[in-house]
Amino acid sequence: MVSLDICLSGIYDVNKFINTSSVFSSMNGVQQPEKFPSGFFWGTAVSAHQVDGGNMYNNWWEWEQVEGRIDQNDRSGDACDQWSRYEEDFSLLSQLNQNSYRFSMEWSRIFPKKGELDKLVIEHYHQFLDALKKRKIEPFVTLHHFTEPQWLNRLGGIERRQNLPYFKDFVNLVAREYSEDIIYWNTINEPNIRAALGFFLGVHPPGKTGVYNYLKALRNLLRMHAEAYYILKTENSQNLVGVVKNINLFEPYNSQSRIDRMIAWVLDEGMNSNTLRGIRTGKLPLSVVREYKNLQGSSDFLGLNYYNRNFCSRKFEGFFKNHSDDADPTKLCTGLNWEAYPEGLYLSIKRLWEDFKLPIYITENGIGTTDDNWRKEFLVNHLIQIQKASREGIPIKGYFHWTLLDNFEWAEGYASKFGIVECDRKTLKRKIKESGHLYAQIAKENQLPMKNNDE
Ligand code: GCO
Repeated sequence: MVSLDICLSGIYDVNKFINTSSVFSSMNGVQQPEKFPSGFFWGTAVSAHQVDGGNMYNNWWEWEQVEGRIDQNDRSGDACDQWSRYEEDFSLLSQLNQNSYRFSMEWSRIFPKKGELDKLVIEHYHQFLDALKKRKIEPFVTLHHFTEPQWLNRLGGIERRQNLPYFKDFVNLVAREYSEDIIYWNTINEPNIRAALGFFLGVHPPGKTGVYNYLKALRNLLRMHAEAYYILKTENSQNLVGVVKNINLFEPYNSQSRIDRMIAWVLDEGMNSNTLRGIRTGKLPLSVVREYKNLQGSSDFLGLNYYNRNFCSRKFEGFFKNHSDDADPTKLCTGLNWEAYPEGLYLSIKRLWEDFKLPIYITENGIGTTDDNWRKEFLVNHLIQIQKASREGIPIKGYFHWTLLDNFEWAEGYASKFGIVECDRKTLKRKIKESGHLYAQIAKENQLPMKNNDE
């Protein structure tokens, strides 16, 4: 007999996170968990620099070599060596019942020097895509995930508009080479976060600061997105292309305070609204000039990365903090201190849907933790929010958990463990965690699991 408890080795208190009547539907009088939409993409997401290893031609590699920039002075180094172990990793994906995989193609690997492409790398990606195809795993490819070639930086980097043609060269090449094997393209991963960390706060390369630099970088990232969209659609109109936007929820710390509300509005405007509006209307953030060509409507779908919310007040350094006063410190995301707030996923989906009326893919969502039971709970709690939004008719087409393997978490180094698969730092041996097994079951059944009392 099957009980109504959601499975998870019995560790979950169903009432804690679930309104049973909405998640279960009655079939022939027997309560069943609700199915996710048919054809739903179940995947994990990674990025090249975080898992491939040996990415020595990009700006991050250079950045990491300087002591004090990365927690514990970690360096990406071999990362998870997915570059040479992809067959093994894709077999893991099959074992995990995944039908999709989100990864990024590394610009600096394809063009290690200005104007010079590496044919072996081009071939490598062909083999990589074949290995996915062989296993019937749909590739979701990101063209820019936080890194740029070192040579580009010496020419002034992405903050220099004159460098845009170099990105177009890269996209043209990739579009020509791989359009037969790829349908789903993510142009730029989190333009605001790339711009904020690298050009406003200066904690990612190139370490610049200030609003002016932030805006310059952000505008160029949006131009890059628009150009990539145009190139990919021209190459093949069947290509489905979208930007990946993370939604950081900004809430007033004290909702009665006008100042707190204003700070929340300003931060939301700077980190969310300006970019979404840009893509909808073609207007670049804080730009008085006319629209940027090809930007308006440049997304067939939206990729949503969702992790957390922020509480805004002038009394916090930087005007916000990312967890509530009574947050349980053992449940915060390692290194980043994000507090889980699953309802925020629902709110973010709603927001994108109301703004765009386009299909949505959850392109990232996960938690850095060594407590894998907590990761399981986190996973289910967020999936419940997706079901809630789907039930309202919002077309959510896939979920990519961040991430497959414990990997290089940028400035937080290797300490923050986001993987559903462990990757031993010394041996690089992979081992599926309990959360991975749970995720595999969900993906296989296309529904949240139930606890089987007969077991
Ligand atoms: C991001 C990046 C990822 C991070 C993840 C966890 O979207 O911020 O895409 O590279 O590793 O978000 O912080």
